[in-house]
Amino acid sequence: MRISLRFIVPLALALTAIAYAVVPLVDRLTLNWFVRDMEIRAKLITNATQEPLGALVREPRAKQKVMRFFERIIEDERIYALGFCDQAGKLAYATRTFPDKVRCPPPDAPERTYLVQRPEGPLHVSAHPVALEGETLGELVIVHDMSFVQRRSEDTKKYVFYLFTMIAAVVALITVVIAEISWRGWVAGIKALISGEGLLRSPEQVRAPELRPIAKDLRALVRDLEAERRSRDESQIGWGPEALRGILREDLKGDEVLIVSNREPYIHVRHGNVIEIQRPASGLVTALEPVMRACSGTWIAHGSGSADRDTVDRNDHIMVPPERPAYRIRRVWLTQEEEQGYYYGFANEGLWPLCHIAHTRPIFRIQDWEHYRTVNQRFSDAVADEARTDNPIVLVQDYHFALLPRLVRERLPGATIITFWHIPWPNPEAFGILPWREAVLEGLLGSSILGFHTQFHCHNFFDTVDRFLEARVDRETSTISHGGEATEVRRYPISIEWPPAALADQPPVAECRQQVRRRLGVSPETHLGLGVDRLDYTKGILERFLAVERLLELEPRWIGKFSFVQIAAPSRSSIDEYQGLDVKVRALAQRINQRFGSDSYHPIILKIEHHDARDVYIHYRAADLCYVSSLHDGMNLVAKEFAAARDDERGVLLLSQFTGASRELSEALIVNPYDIEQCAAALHLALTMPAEEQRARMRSMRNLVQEFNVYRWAGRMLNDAARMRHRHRVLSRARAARLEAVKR
Ligand code: GDG
Repeated sequence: MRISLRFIVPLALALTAIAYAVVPLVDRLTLNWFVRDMEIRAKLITNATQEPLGALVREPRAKQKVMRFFERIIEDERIYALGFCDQAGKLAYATRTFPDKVRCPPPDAPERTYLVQRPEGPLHVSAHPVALEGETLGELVIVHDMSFVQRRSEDTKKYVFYLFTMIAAVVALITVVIAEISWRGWVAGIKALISGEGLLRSPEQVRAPELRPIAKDLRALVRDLEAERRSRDESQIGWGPEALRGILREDLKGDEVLIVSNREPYIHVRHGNVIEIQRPASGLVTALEPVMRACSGTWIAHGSGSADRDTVDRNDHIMVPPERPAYRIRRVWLTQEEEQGYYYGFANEGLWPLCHIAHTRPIFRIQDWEHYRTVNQRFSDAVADEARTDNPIVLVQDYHFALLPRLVRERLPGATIITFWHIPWPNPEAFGILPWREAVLEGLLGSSILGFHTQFHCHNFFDTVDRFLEARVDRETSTISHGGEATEVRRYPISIEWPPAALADQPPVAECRQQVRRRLGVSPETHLGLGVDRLDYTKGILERFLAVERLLELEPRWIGKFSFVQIAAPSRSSIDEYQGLDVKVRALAQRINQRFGSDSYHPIILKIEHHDARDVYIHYRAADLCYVSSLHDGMNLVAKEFAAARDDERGVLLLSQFTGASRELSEALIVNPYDIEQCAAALHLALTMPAEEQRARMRSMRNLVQEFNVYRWAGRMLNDAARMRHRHRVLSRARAARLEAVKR
């Protein structure tokens, strides 16, 4: 409609102009041109006939001869008639065709040339003096027939009309095309700017050059506003389950949330006829459980418990937590070989040591890799099964699922996939030894957002992608573009819930101290140090014990007065390296105990067994110091839990500089766990630290953990997902509008 109007209007204007201006102008011009032509002809005829005619008219009884002379001349088809006017102004001779209307012009008439109009066409009349030997004899009147001018003028008008109509049509068409192109460009540009789409692009990508400066300014403005809003919102929100529910309700409008992790948050284990429910000792579960309670979504995980199959419904679902069901688990079943290859093999003997710089060599087996791929595929099927919408938010957890983001992206292109990598990301040299490094990177880049604990790990990831993939790494916007898709790589330091559920109804600190010392069989005055870990070589448990030994060497006054309790939850015990660690840890504890201990005194109290979370917290409250000596750790939640547990604002945290947590908890005594001397000195410092200093440090750490709790961690990711989804919605609306406009 718009296009046809744009064509017809300029065409109609052009035709009107042709009819009222061009055609009359052409008419006038051709007439003038022919009149001038006639005058020249007439002069030529006069000159040519001057002498013979002069001689003839001088002769007496010349009429016959003059008439014959005239008849011969008017054989020329253009000369209509001839006449000769004598000196008295009387028509002496005239051809038969000489029109009555034409008279001899009076001698004083200024115009010797004029037109006589007739219905058949105009006649051109001109009078020219005839002289012989200096004597003027009269005037020759030449009448030219100009009806041919009218015919030619008609023809010319016709051709001119056609020609100009054609030109007008072509010009109108070109105008339409150009107008349409630039109009679309403008409209699209304006629309994009208004809708915010243009802001996603760099100014160079905005099609209309004149809109680029506006786009640039708007981009900057929106970025500032977003950043300001984020920081303002973030710091103003009281981060808790309600805030998360608020984001899900308002910003995500109740969108579907799915979590995928290897470990399930509740495991059903059979002991004879009794089924026991276990909560795994994992930082990941500790962090995500409260999020899931707030979201009421679906958690997809490997069903690893011996009674897991007996407790699910026919869709492999079970509602949890058992005491107050709030969300459901979808269990995925794996064969023993699959679990062996995917979990123990590729994930834990390959990727885990690859990503942690703890000097344990990664092992890569092709069979493990094949299982890893199969299992990732299986989980992506489960995600597609569970998704009730085509654009759910999928939270993919950890290094067990490096390939999953891309697989889910293929099944659910509209999904917002947030992958969180809970362990460190190494530098490109370290990562480069992985035989399937490109596949792992490409798998991860299926994510919409990829999160790490620290900026350092984000940088390592950028460097790795830069080194091994054909991708555009934009560090300013923290975005990697690969295969036409963009992944935002961001830092989301994980934390714990505040207040921790395990802290609820805990006895006062004094009572915890007594209780734990009683259970351990040590005197109430004994100073207690505490370590809480999965039994893992990255946690630096051996180095920790060596530091305790060095302390007792350097400061013998602590012998008999200080014991170090190590809670170590057995982990990945089927892997050789872990079995070896178990043996080494037990042996070292035994050696130190033999060296400095007695029947009643054990410098190292080793508890390699799973503890109830509440029990772990009782230990935190009972300890004088907590020692986190990881050789490399993504974050380390134990450090944060210890601070959270100490509502008495006492206790000292020793924290490895190689944990993500050390970037946040700077009031801890930050140590290099490899430096045994330094760590022994730090233990001594902790044991002798004045109460006031303990309080100041602990208060500051508690404030930080309270403010930057796990709800904020999840909330920031969900907020970023909401922002991204909003942008995509705006984009697709703008795209749909453009398509619609093109159709029209
Ligand atoms: C990975 C990353 C990152 C320990 N023993 C028992 C027990 N625990 C609980 C602790 C704590 C959790 O396990 C351990 O968390 P960490 O953060 O220290 O370490 P990873 O398991 O290696 O976790 C790590 C984390 O993911 C989160 O992203 O911080 O860097 O390696 O909550 O209390 N819990 C119970 N019994 C035990 O015996 N119930």
